[in-house]
Amino acid sequence: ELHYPDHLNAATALLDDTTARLGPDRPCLRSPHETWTYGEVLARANRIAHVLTADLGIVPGNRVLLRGTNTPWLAACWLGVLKAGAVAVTTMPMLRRTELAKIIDRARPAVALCDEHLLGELPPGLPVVPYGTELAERCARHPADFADVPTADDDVALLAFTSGTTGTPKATMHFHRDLLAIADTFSRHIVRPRADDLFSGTPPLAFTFGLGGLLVFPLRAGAATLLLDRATPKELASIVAEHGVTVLFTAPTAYRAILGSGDGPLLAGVRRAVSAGEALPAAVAEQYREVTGRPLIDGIGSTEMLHVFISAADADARPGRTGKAVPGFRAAVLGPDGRPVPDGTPGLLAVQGPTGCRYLGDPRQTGYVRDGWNITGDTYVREPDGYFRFVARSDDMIVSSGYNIAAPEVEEVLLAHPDVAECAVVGTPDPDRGAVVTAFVVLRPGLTPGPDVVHALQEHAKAVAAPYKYPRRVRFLDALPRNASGKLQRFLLREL
Ligand code: 3SK
Repeated sequence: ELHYPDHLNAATALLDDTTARLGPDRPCLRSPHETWTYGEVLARANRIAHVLTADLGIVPGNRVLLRGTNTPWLAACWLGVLKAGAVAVTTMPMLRRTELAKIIDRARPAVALCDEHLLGELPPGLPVVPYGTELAERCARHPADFADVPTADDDVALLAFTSGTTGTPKATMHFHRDLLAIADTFSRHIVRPRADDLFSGTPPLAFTFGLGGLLVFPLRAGAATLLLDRATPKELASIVAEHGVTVLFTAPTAYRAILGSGDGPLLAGVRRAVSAGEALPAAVAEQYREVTGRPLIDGIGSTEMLHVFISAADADARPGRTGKAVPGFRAAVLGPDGRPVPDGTPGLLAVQGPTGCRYLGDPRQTGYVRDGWNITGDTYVREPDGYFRFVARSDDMIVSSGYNIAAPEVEEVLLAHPDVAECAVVGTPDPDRGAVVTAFVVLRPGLTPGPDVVHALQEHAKAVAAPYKYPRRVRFLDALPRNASGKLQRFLLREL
């Protein structure tokens, strides 16, 4: 069992304590062009905490929206927010104005720290400090030390948004102690990092898979992390080889693309490669082991649980199975009555552990927590040997190239186009992306389907929502399949 002091600030534990333990000169945050040592990151995060408190009037418990791609600045801002006792509200850098407006409406941040190149989509009305030049200038006016706010271990440190199945974003609340718990369970027992490791990978810090894997885990271990503001699988493979990355976090689609293009040998120096965000095909796990000589570490986690809770590494890994409950967590497969089903029977994957779901503004935790179990949206089977095997996503969430896309949200976007009478969106299998967003559209009377209409709908979706959500496949129907009571039969669309 994990024990943390009653007064705990995760940023103090991750940054100040690690710096005191290992010295200020070790590399901490890197980009392909620069390296900030632990001492430099500490000074920068402290100065940011001063800017927040002294210049912007932030007090403990205030929320601070963060918007940016993965860079040392974004990581330092996240640490500065926690040091000030405030709550980090992380947002995906691709989000557009209407999506950000929904998040701002839910989270009510007092201020935003935003990459100076991404200011355009921020809705008006929220005070913003651009980071890059302006924040650096403000930082220069403040001292390099700061007395971190002595938050309680169960004070909220992070609001992480998940789009849910309805497309209405829900905020999951995570405590200071939760941030350490993910490092002291999954990272400590399965990833097993060392202080001389260099972490890197692609998940945004706004996705808790990336926040844990690319910031919390390396800092807890005293290691360095190479943050990439963008990287195709090809670029990722060359960066890994060029910079000597030893711990890699990315989605199965990226591993598949790297292996498929013949770049797998560039990953030979990676000691620990973690795959999560979507189901890992057994063939990819097997090919990875053949090409690199090491097994991939598969895992399933959720934004609600903060990070990975089922996984396996090394000799414990079994291709085609996600793994076993991570030490510190309990997992079960439940039937419709909420009781565990016999091994070998599909049911809802449920988990308990040191982290757990608390939705902002939903004291009843509707739908997610039942009898102390956090019910994930996935259908799983527990095999008699205790390993868990993924069967299917139980809801309408489409997982495409590691992105979670809520079908109803894309439908809403398409329905706003004047040519669309009706539409339904599903995920259809795709060898490269796992699934692609596929829209079935009924056009308004008198309109004729064709490539120009497809193009217009795709451009409309890209302009209104984050571009990764646009329907890559568009098909036209005369009517959507509905049952006698008028309910849409999505399963029929998946078979078309
Ligand atoms: O999707 C996952 O498996 C995952 C893993 C770690 C953290 C968050 C998520 C959603």
